[in-house]
Amino acid sequence: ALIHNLGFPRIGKQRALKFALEAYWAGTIDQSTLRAKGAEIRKQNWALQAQAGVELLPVGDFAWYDHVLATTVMVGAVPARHHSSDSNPLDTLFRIARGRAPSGCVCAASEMTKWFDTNYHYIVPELSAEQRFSLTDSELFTHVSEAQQLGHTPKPVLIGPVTYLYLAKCADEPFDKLALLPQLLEVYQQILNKLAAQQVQWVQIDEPILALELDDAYRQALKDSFTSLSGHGVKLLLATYFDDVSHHLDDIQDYAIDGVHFDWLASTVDIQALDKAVGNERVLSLGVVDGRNVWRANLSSLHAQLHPIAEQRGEMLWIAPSCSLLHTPVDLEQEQQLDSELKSWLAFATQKCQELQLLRHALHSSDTTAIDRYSAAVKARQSSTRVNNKRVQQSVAALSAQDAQRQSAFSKRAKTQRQALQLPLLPTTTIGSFPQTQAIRQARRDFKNGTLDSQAYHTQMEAEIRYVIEEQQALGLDVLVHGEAERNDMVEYFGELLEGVSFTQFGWVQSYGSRCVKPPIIWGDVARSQPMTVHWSRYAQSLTQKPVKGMLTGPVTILSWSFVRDDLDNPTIAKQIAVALRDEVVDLQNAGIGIIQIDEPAFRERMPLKTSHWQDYLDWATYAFRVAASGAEDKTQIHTHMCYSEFNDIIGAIADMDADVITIETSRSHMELLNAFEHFDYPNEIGPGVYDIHTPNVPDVASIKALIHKAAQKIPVERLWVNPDCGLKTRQWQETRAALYNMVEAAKELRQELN
Ligand code: THG
Ligand code: ZN
Repeated sequence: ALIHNLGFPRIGKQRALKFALEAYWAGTIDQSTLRAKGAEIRKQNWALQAQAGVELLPVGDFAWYDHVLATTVMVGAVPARHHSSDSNPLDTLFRIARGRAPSGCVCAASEMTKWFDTNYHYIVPELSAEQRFSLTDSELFTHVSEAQQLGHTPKPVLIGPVTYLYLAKCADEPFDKLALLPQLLEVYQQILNKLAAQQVQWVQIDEPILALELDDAYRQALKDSFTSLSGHGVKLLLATYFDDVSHHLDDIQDYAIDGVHFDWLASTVDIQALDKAVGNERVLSLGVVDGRNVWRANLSSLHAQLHPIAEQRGEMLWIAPSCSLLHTPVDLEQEQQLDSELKSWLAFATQKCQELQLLRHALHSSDTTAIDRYSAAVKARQSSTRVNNKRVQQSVAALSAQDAQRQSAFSKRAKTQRQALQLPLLPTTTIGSFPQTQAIRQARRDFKNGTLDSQAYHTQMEAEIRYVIEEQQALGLDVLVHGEAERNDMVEYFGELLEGVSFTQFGWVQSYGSRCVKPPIIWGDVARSQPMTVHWSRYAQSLTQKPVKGMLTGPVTILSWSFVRDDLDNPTIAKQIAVALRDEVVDLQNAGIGIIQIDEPAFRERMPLKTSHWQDYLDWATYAFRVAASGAEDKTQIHTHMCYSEFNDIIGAIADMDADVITIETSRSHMELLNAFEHFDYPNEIGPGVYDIHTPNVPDVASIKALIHKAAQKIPVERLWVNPDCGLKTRQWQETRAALYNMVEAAKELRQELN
């Protein structure tokens, strides 16, 4: 068997790329310094992989911002507004991603959205019916020579042309994107020709859309695409990942390709079926270690499964991680604070490459001593009592339909809440976070590394809360928040407090561009051993007569944005988190908090890739949310919040969540999102975001009023709330104050007009 890799994390150890990018954007380093930094990271990544025994090294997995965006620039699909006379390809790329660059115009950035069902965002290509493509960037070829000069055997990685078109949006009018395929294929042919001239043997073509249930047009497009890409002097490896593709196995069998990579962990068919579909003439690549989770692989068990096929196929069997390692942290060895038992259960990107080497050695030598020793920790984890918490297991087992039920139906609750809360028509509120100033970040950092003691930290956080409450009162907001100064990240914060969950020191994973997250690791039954948010919310409420909204992250989002144990099903883990959150809801309520928000920004993106799996997911996801909310008495108002969600397909499930109020992002789409509500009578209250918090621009009163008017055409005004479209933590105070002032003013004027 031969070892290859589909992609390696591009942020570098210690997030070197993040810091280089941000320095370049801030103007403190020049472009050649940035480029040198990138080259250093690539060199390091290849060295790490080569040392770990990877024979075919991915090239083209490195991207300055995002690999979809890199493809856009390579094929010359730069939106017209991002062109600039005085700029170079790299600044053009940054302008598309950020709406600005060190040189050139200020113009709206392209949208970003989630890469399949991961927590990684890509920049959405914008294509028009008249789109022309041309090979305009040579970065990939440079990287290939770099790798060759370092003595490696590169295997360039390209996003497949059909997946690329699938992910693109129509810039103006809707049109058939597949009509652009023939022209796009010409550019891909040129790329392959050039790579062949560079003596490249293998090129990996990623078509992850094969994990979806595709219509006939896309199926045909895939087939045509491989026909057109074959015969250009390189061998083609089709890479599929993120889910089972056996529903397309007959199609794949007919593609003009030289090998196929399957996500073996997701496959629902056995090796023989894959072997047969691929045939003896082509390479069968199996993704045998999990490319998007952090668990140490059971190499002994893999060896037993793979041994026969390895013997039979020899070098026509390749082994690899299931998908690009982009979604895992770089190196477990950096972690100094994980206890040794937990650490022995884990493998990050570097370790995953080493796992493949161990496995191959065993396959070749039939000596399993090393892999048996390595896998002992996996077996120890399977029988560890540490992952079990009887109390949690019992409360989850005891959950019934009743536990997913509020005391009364919405119509009755709404009356009780109206009595209790005494809010005006069109109540104003915010999503929860306020600007995270340098001082706040510094205080959290100092507290974490011990230079600020607990009491001083508390005093400072309370001062921040007092400031935020006073600001909101001065602005005249109706429902206040405490501002979340104490939270680094809405998931990491809870990960640090819940039992059965651990967090890393350096386990960064790219979220978008230079931004990273540190996903918690859920390794055992999840339990709440202490109140997590009550202290801060109670303090905030003590400062004001207005209601203060408590802030929790919902079960589906905590699950989706964490590395999740693979020895228990997701619905059960979601229920465990839900029970912990329900207890928190009860404690908040007992502390006098009358409104509690349970955020679910990940609810939509976590939808399974296959439409036929949606209902099952929506059932357990909705159930978990309802369990969390069920701690609330009628008088307690439950809010939820979702970011950049498309609701059309799931509006029924959203209604089933039965939150008293949902706040959603709508402003960027000018309330178009509310079209979903045209054919569906959403029963509860809604706060469609009335301004975009992703830019520092301050919306004026008239534009906010216009948006509320537009919303009022779809939703009765008695059920409308007025709020920004997301949290304010990435904004500055100055623009936040000005924007909220106008928002409150707009609500006041409308109330007058309506009375
Ligand atoms: N938390 C987690 N995942 C997320 C979000 C989140 N995924 C979707 C969306 N929100 C992504 N948005 C962001 C926004 C900002 C940052 C990361 C993801 C960010 N990160 C800091 C950085 O890279 O500098 C991390 C350091 C810090 O915590 O201060 O700014 O909210 N889990
Ligand atoms: Zn949001």
